[in-house]
Amino acid sequence: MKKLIIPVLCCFLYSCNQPEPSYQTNQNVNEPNSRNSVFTLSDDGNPDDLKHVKSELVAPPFFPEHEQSVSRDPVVVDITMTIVEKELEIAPGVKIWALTFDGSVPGPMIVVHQNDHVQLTLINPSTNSLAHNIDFHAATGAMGGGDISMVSPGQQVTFRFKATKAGVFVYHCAPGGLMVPLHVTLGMNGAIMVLPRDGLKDENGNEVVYDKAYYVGEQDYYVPKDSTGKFKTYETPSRGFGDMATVYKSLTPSHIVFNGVTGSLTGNNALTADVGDKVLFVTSQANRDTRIHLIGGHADLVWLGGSFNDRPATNYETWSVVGGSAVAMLYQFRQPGTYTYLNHNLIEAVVFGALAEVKVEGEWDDNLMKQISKPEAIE
Ligand SMILES: [Cu+2]
Repeated sequence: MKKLIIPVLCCFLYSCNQPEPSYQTNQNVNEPNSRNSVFTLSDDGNPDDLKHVKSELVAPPFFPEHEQSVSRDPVVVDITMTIVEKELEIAPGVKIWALTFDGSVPGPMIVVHQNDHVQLTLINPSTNSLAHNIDFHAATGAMGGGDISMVSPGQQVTFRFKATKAGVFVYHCAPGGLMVPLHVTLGMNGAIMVLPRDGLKDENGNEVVYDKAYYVGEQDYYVPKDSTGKFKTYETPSRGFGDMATVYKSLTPSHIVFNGVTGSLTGNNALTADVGDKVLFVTSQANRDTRIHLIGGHADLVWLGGSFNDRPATNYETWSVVGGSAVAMLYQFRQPGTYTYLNHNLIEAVVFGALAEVKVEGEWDDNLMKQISKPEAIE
């Protein structure tokens, strides 16, 4: 009996351990023939000697101009962000003091390639009232750069980090203690995309190129109410902090929106695409878990956890964006029409406003969907 069990067990274990023919899970799909460990750091020389390239940032949902793959050696990508404290009407009649990178909620998308260096000049104009900094989840080093980037009003700072990990990552202000959630939930967060040097890969390890890219950041706000139930406004950003800290205890946002303001990506502000376009959607949530769905479509490819060096999952209906992360999803539109891209807690989408629209133009494909008979009286 023992003799029989051992060969069968060995055979079973052996067959379970066989790698798939294309590539194994956990293999670095961007270098299919390599066995580079995540613990291996590439040596690209002294960053002080590398060439500098400037990147002009733009407000979401758009991406800065970028190449999807590069054959050049790593460079230092120079960017500048100005911190803007400003009044923002996040819903009709509801005004907050937004704390922003470059004036938008979320802050601008940054794009570099793996092993490039990001050199950021962070400006805190003297017209601001608070100290700010930036913690990059893409960076390696204490506080993600937060300690060496703290600037008071009237100061600017420049620092550099190497983007060693490919993927999409959140960045946010983190001035310490309760100031961290206060700044983050007043809008001070954004995302960076670190592309593999040879571009994105599909589920089989083949290059995949996107026609368009959109950045959709979900933002939860905690606006205090007065005794009559009306949302309060304050003369300065910090005046509302005590009240907001009380609202925090409920863990219940007053507002959940995409790109800072209710309706910022619907109607005339909807995203656009054509049938056949492969569209890359990056969604970040710096504070709270969310779950994203595209009504009428799917995640053809989704890089869960935002990691581009892992094989993307395919055909997901809804995908998780864990609080404090960004996730990239690629979908090829096959049908025209208005799609809704939303947080599929439908209360948060419909009642709070965590949704966007994508207007897609092109030819309808009856093969994929067809109304066989119009609504009529039941026979
Ligand atoms: Cu801040």
